[in-house]
Amino acid sequence: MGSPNAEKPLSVLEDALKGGITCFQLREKGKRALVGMEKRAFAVSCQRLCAQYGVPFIVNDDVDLAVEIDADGVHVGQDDMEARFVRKRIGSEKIVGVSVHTVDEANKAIADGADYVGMGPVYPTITKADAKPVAGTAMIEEVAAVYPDLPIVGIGGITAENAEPVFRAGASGISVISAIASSTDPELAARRLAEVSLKWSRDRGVLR
Ligand code: TZP
Ligand code: MG
Repeated sequence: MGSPNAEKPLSVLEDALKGGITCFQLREKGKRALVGMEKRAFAVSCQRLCAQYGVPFIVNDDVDLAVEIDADGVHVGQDDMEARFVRKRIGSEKIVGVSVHTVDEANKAIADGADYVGMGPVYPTITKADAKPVAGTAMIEEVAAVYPDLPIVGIGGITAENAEPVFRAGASGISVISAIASSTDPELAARRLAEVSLKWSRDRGVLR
């Protein structure tokens, strides 16, 4: 990807943790993605780092891996295992996240036992090859209006500078890849994002 950090993902993760990220999702995808035992070993390394910082470690798509290594949760999209089966598989104590793009998909995610939904891409992104069309914040607003207590996490092209509309629309969190992973200073990038998130959590009365 031409990122200055492409060859050192664990050190980027550690920097992000130091900077104050509050959740980590392992997305091992793409042409050079690790598989099998290598993927498992990398996942466990990420999991251990997250544990040192008390940050939940969530696995994208790979329910078997999540169960095998006792991850904190699983995130699935609309083309992956249905969330109700994920919930059955990983149990009631774990975190289930689902990517949704409409109120209908949010209805199903909630009925299936999702703890949070991811919504996007809010802004243009080149990180996800098969991303849906840019959605802006309108659908976040719609879903938040129907489900004011549902944790909605915005995704796609989000930075500390453009995050505000995402929170204004009703998201309670933001998730990023390039804003941290492609930064020349991932810790600082994470710190800035965490500060924006904290500000909005305080404004909402979620935190004091
Ligand atoms: N889902 C929708 S956009 C996206 C995913 C996983 C990629 C987000 O990456 P970035 O680099 O923060 O735009
Ligand atoms: Mg997926």
